[in-house]
Order: sequence, then C-alpha cells, then structure tokens
Amino acid sequence: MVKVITYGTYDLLHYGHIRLLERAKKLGDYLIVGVTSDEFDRKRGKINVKQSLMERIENVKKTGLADLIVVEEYDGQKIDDIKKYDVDIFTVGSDWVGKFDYLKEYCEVIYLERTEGISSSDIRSEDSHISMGIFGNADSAVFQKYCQESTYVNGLEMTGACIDGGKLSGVDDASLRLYDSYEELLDNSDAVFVVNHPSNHYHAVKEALQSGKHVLCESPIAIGKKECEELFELADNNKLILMEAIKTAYSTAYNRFLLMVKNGAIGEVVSVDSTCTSLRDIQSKNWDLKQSWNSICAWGPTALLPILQIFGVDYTDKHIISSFIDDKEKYDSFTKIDICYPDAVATVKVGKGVKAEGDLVVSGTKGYVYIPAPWWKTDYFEIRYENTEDNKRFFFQLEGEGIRHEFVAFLHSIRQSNAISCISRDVSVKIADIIDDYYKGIDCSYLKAKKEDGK
Ligand code: C2G
Repeated sequence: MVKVITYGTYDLLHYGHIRLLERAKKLGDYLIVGVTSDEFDRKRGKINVKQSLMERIENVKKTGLADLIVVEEYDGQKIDDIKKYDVDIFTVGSDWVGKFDYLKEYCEVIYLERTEGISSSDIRSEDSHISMGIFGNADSAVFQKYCQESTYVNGLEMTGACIDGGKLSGVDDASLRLYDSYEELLDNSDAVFVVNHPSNHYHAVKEALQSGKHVLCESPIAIGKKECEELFELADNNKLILMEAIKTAYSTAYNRFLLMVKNGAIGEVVSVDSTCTSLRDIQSKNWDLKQSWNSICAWGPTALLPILQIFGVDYTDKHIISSFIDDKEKYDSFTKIDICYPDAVATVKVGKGVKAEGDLVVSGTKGYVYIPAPWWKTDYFEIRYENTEDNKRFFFQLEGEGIRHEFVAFLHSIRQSNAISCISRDVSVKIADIIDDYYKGIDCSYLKAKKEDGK
C-alpha cells in the first residue's frame, strides 16, 4: 500500500483544495491529510483564517478523499508523521516548491500544480451581517448568556427576542428588541435561535423554515424521528440551514478527543459511560415543572452525543430506566439508558433531581479516555494506559462553553449555504427518536415515582 500525506489549512474549502486532494489521492492507495490547528496557523502567520479547526476538518472529511485526518500543530510534525505512519509520498501544491525538499530524506516529495484563479483569501466574503432572533422561555439569564456570546461572533447580531407564551423581564440589553409575537420576531430576523420548551420545538422550527428563516435549535430539534426528518427536508427544500445546538459538539477539546479516539488512540472502543446531572434548576426558587425541561430533554442529547458519534446510530438494543418527579408530565428526576451495539455497550445517566459525577469515560482495548466533570464543557482530557508513564494530558482553551463556536458554525453554514454542523443529521434524528421512545414508554421501565419531598 502506497501511503501519501499532505497538509493544509483548508479554510473555506474550494475546488483548488479539492483538486489537490484528488490528485494527491491518485498518487497512492491511502491518503493522510494534515489539517493545521488554529494555533499552528497563527504561529506561522496565517491570522485571518475564517473557519475553526473543527469546521475545516469537517469540510475535508466531507470530500471523502482522506483515509485519515490528523491535526498539524507543531514544526517538525511532518517528519514525525512520515515516520509514524510509514508514508511513501509527501505532496503539496506548487506554491511550496522547494520548501519541503528536506523531506526527501524520509520519503518521495512531489509538488502538484497549484490551481490558478482561486484562493481562500479571495473568497473570504466581506462580513454580510446576519440578524438572529431568539425564541425561548422567560429565563432571562439564559438570554443574557446567549446575547453575550453572540457579541464575540462578527457578522452575527442578536437583534430581537420573543418569549414563548410569556413576557421577558430582566433583560437589560438595549440592543435586544422584545417582540410580542413569534411572527413579528421572524419578520425582523434573518435567522432564529429556538430555545423554548422542547415540546414546542417542532412547531417553532417549522414556522421559521416556512417563513424562509435559517434555524439554530436547542436539542432535541423535535420529539420524534419522523418530525425531525420532516424539518430537515423542509430546510433542504427551502435551501435553508437547520442546525442542532449542542454546545459540547463545538468545543475544541471534545472534538480533538473524538478525533483521537476515531484514529485508534485507545484501540477498539468497547464501552462509553456518559453522565450529566445538575440540581440547580430544580433547587431554584422559581422552578416551574411545566416550563422546566425534564432530565431526558435537558441532558439526554448531550449525554448521548459521544455515544452516537463514536458507535453510530444502529444500536441493537436499548433500555431506558427512569425515576419520575411527575409521571403525568413524564418529568424524570433521573434517567439511565443502557445501549447495546454488536460489539460495544454504552450507558447514559442524566438527572436534574440527582447529583452524580459528571464525567465521560471511553474505554478501549489499548487504553481509555477520561474527561472530568463537567465533561460537557471541558477544556481538558486525559488518555490513560496500563503503563501510566504513557498517559497523555490535553488542554484546549474553551471560550464560552462552546456557544460562540456554535454560533460561528451556524453563521458559516448560512454564508456557505451548506450545513457544516459538528452534529450529523442521523445523530440529530436518533436523539429525537430516543426521546420520543421515552415519552411513548418504548423500551422503558420505571423506578417508583418519588414526590418532591423524596418520599
Ligand atoms: N492549493 C492549490 N490550489 C489553490 C489553493 C491551494 O493547489 N488554488 C493547495 C495548496 O498548495 C496546499 C493545499 O491546497 O497544498 C492547501 O492549501 P491551503 O489550505 O492554502 O494551505 P497551505 O498553507 O498552503 O498548506 O505545511 C504545508 C502547508 O500547510 C500547505
């Protein structure tokens, strides 16, 4: 097998990049693509890169040309990679001719003709502003956080808000206009961020798409496989972006851990244990069961994400076990989901009425990944092995819990009219499907319902 390696930033992927990758692929049987990290690009003077590392990796992945994607993050890594992966050919565009002759000591070096007439810097569109409305429940602290995070994303302006069935108080953000109706909010926005109660997501998303608006929606996008698929189809038919908002999916550390696991860092993955709990909401004085999201909706999508992204959506069996605060409203205080795959198993534990260690453990045949609590907004993870001297620790700055990265991905998707979500559609649909099964009692069993006073 002839192994080829090439490196690049691949910002705002265009046909010049794709032609390079296609020709690189033809030089051998196996193509490794090194995508430069944000820090490495900054260090080598490329400071105006528009897209985040995850978006650039996602775009390269979508070409289907790379057999393996690695991240280039330091000088000298090319030599390390050529040795590590036993590479036969290094290739890069002719704009670099001569610059990598030193690699001839390790492998063949081929410079491929650069495609004239296009470059990332040319297509960096001037900032066409997108105005985004936010549609939610009356938790002004949440609104404040989202508005604050949007200020870090140039080209995106949070310009209006509307409360689903209520009035918003306590938001002192002068730039945020409050609308009495959702229709009025949509009329005055290019896009909408749907953060109301999950039971109303389907209708809110559908109305926005039918009004020609792009949608970012807190997960679950809908409760039900069919409804979720219908919304994605509606978005496609209207050439609109519908993107699921699970902020963890947009955090650098989370994506880097996922990439390392998929590249075999811990061998075959056999088990994933994912726990997310928080008592804050239920313990707050103005907790309202009807307005509040139950455990499965509030935490289920996040806790399920690594499992569905590592093992896929075709599990063979699942068992949902819940303890209710209110069984009529199906408000669970704690839910455990055991999921079986042909050669792996996974467990989700979520709770708004229970406190547990919110960590993520991914177990493999060579080692395991440990992400400490709160893993869903982590900037740090460890890869641990039998010989502890081989253990590795990784730290990746995470600003704003990943929300601003989520907004950046949404904005770029709109600009490129091509969803570059870090959450694939089949995962979004499966999340909607599992939560629907919870409400329908499919694959479910229940612990004795506990009243609020615990009796
Ligand atoms: N490329 C091309 N034609 C273009 C633009 C780029 O063939 N019109 C090639 C470049 O020569 C490079 C690859 O596409 O091989 C990725 O280009 P960039 O993303 O611009 O990255 P660059 O900084 O050129 O990467 O260490 C090697 C560098 O990382 C190469």
